[in-house]
Amino acid sequence: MDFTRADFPEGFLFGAATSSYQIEGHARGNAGSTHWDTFAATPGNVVRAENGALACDHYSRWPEDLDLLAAANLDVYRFSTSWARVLPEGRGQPNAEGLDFYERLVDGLLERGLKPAATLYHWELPSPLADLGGWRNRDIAGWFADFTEVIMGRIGDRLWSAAPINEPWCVAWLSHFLGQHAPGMRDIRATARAMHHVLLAHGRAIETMRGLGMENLGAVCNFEYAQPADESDEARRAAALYDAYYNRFFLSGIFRKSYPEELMEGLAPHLPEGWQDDFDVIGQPVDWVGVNYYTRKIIAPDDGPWPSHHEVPGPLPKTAMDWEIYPEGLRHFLHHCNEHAGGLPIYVTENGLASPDEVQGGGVDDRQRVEFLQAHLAQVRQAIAEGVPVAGYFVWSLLDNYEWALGYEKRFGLVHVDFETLERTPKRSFRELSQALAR
Ligand code: IFM
Repeated sequence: MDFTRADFPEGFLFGAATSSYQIEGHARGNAGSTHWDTFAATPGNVVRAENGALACDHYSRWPEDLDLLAAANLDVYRFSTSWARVLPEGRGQPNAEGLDFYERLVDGLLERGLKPAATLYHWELPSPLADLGGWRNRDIAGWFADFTEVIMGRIGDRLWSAAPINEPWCVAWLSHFLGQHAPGMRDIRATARAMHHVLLAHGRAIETMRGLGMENLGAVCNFEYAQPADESDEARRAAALYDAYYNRFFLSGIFRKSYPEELMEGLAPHLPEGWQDDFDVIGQPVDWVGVNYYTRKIIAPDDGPWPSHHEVPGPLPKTAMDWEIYPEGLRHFLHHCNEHAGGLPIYVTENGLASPDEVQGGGVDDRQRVEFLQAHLAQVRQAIAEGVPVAGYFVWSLLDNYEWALGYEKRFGLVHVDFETLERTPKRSFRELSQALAR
């Protein structure tokens, strides 16, 4: 890597991120069924109909995985807690094995000198709640607050930080409008409701955690740079609309207690009654903002129904996800978050790439990942020099894992996982990062 800790401000934190369903092995430890299990079991939704039943078997192998984090000289581990592992029915009786698992994990991190950063929800909605309408049902905010109370009542006193919901855009838009993630809906009314309820649930979880005396609570959103397909006014307007529902809706709800005006034409008719009265809950003060950033999208206008645009392929080099590599976008969004959050610390809570990594001669030469991380960290350094209070950076991901609808073939890890034997092999990027971060 072309940097060391000395290139970042004193106290800048480096970490790696994962999520429960993507690594744990959800069939282990009496976890309940989730909407990802049934989505994956439905033909055509997921490559080879793969699911998270075994994944990386982190549920059994967590000590080895935490040793890897320590060997990489990282400071923080960002993980998530599965709602269905803690409450198999989504509500009611907790699963003792699930609570014990997260307690072992947090204590294991602390024993290794690593800071635990928890995300409450990274997409595995318990099936019984999906049956009740999931994110379309306003009651989900209360169910989520109850889940928060149960899990944080157990581990909240030992966490370094916590955030309620990973990537609200994916929970709402990708899953209810584009239909690419569970529950696979394509419906504007469902989308508008999910967008609002996900923020309401965020606010209720923040209130609950404050009530438990927890500190260092944040909001984690994902962002994609919206580039107009050409110089026409139509293309500019199309990209601005994409930017509004992707990059501004959630931050605006939390920090400005309002939604972007240009979205109201398409969304207002479908938002739940009384949505304007929920902003005091949604806008609960947070202590930091998390930026998940991977790529940009080229947006072209069309004659379809609102939002009347579509993505077109771009010219830049691409990752194995077919995502353009555009590091400048990260600096753009660090400034964008700073404008909303007015001086709060900002963390890059996810950044990384998928590459077609193979073990050869006992190692994995993932040079492309090394270059990707260097280029994005250079943008972070520049943003800091321009006055943005960026306080940390997390690589997505520690391990190759279940990449949702794309199954196991997109490898994002610093560590290669053989999904037959579950053997872990640190890649070149892991070794270079660990050298760069050595104290
Ligand atoms: O794997 C996902 C993760 O679950 C959320 N952020 C983006 C990653 C890569 O697609």
